[in-house]
Amino acid sequence: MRSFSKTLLLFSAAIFIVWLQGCKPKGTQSAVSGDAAGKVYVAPGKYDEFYSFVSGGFSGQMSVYGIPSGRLLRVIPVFSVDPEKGYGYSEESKPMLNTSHGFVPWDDLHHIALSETDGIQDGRWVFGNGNNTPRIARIDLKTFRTAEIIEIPNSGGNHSSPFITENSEYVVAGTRFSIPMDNSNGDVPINTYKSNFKGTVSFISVDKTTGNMNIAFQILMPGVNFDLARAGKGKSHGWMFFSCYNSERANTLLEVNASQKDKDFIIAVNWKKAEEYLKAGKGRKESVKYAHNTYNEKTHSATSVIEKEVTVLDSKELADMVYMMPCPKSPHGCDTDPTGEYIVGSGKLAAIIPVFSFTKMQQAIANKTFDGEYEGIPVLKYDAVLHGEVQKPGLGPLHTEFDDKGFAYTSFFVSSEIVKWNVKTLEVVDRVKTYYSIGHLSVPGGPTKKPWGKYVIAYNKITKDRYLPTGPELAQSAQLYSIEGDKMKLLLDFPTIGEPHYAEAIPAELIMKNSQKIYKIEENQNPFAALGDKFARVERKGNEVHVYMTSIRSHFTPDNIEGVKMGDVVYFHVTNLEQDWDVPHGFAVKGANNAELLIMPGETQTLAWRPERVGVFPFYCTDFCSALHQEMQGYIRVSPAGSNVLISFGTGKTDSTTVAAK
Ligand code: RUQ
Ligand code: CUA
Repeated sequence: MRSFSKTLLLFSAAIFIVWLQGCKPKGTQSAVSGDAAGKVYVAPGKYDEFYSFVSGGFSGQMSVYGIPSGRLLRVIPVFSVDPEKGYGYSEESKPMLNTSHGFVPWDDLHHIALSETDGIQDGRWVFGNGNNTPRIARIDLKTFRTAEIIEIPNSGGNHSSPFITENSEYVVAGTRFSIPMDNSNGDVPINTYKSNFKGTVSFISVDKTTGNMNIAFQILMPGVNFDLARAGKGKSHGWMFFSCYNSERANTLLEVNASQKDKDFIIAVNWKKAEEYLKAGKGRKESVKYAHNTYNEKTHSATSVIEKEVTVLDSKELADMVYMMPCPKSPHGCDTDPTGEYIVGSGKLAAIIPVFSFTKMQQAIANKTFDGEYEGIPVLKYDAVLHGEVQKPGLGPLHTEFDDKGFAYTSFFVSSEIVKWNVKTLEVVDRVKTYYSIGHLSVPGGPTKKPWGKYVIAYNKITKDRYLPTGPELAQSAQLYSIEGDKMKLLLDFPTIGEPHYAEAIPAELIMKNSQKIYKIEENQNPFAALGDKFARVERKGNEVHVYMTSIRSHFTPDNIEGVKMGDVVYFHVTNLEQDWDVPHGFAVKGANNAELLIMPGETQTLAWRPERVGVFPFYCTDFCSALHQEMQGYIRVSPAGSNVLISFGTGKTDSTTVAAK
């Protein structure tokens, strides 16, 4: 009896617990140990230790997080218009999104590359790739603004991009899709893939002082799919390694047809050799068309130039420049360790992780230890270049990063885990689950000669039950793990913008010391600037009405404007006269079918507005700038086309005294 009631008691207690858990919003089990919260807690008013630059995937943007807190600090508009900041909406920024296909206000940004000096992150620029309409962007880390975008010709699906060399000599761009070259007749049957489709890898030079990009040369390659890349470093500096799949060169149902062979390739490119060929005039000039867009800091305006030519080096014709290393099977990641000796291939369908040795590769090249040719390029013997294989690592390896203690961390999409292994001994030493299906991972400084270590961050593809549901699409997810001890420890989940692919983290002090606070008003060279209230005015030029407007807490000059007629285009050129950090003013006008302007202190930006009806239209400041922000407003009157209302404008004047323009 007694034991019966005891059993009953236990039983009902168990039900009670189940019921309790059932009542809570259901998260997954977190696998977090007790001190995790303290490790990621950054107290109010304190700064994070690292900035992490995270690709926005199909949002086309880049986002910036503080690590370890996982706090979102900024979304930087890169390839997509951003109404929040007026990017792609202001007349000044529109040329940034120009391409040879015209204005393309969206892209798919996968990979991040922070600039380096001597193989160490220097905090000057961050680069991102546009996959869909092949482009590379450079963001200036003084201003966290996109400073330059260059389109890549002879390319389709700019995935293998923008990986950087150890002194930022180049960022590279390998084409994911092989395609008929731009200067050929592109109108060919798709099933002539093997004869008509080619690949290219592009080397885009980065100016040491200004960061300006130029396509130094392209290398013509066999028609495979380029996936990812990493530069050599230290002893392997001067080489770039590209992973590729579809060595079958299939043009349909790739999931089957590009998975036939046991091995695809890592393609090793000796770019120092390519430079020699270039100097010796071995390049072919080819006519192409691509946009090169730059943002001028002084005029706060972008310009877009269409370039017409590129120099191509042919991998078939020029010896000793390109070699193929067989790599099992459909490799994604291709990563070089901090010493530059080891090259890790991550075959999505491979059961092992091959680690290649740069020294052995050099010997194999010297001794011509070849295994035939692939499309005229020597294939090195697998065994001759292999340092060894990591056995039974997991399923679906994608990408590898390194710490400062000789360990590698590989992400496994299929088995949903991070596996830590010793780079020299190839021995697996730890594994942790990710929630769920990790893509890339990132260790601060992980792709450089000097990893900062401390954390590994997983960028996951599937979120499922990690957060409160938000309809059919769930928050995208990153997870932060400590790698300070022998065992990895999950510390934190945090949501990300768009789909996170790759990310790079960097110590905060390398960036914050350079952060720009304002644009100096005396350096404002925007041709439409009004550098003081007394220059504010309204001018008619045919059917264009130019409003040279100033904004300062808390009014616009002018704030009453009349004399606009139907059929006019009104250009609001707004100069923010503030010279204080973090005092942007916004500008929006009723009915404008674009977006706001968000104007930084000392900057001028322009909104074009085509009124579509007669009336009086309010405009206002969109950014809460002072206690009287809500008073920061004005009116513009639009009269019928034939009206004789003259242009007049003013601020703080009664109707009868508004200034009439000549
Ligand atoms: S890939 S796992 Cu495009 Cu680098 Cu995302
Ligand atoms: Cu200016 Cu609100």
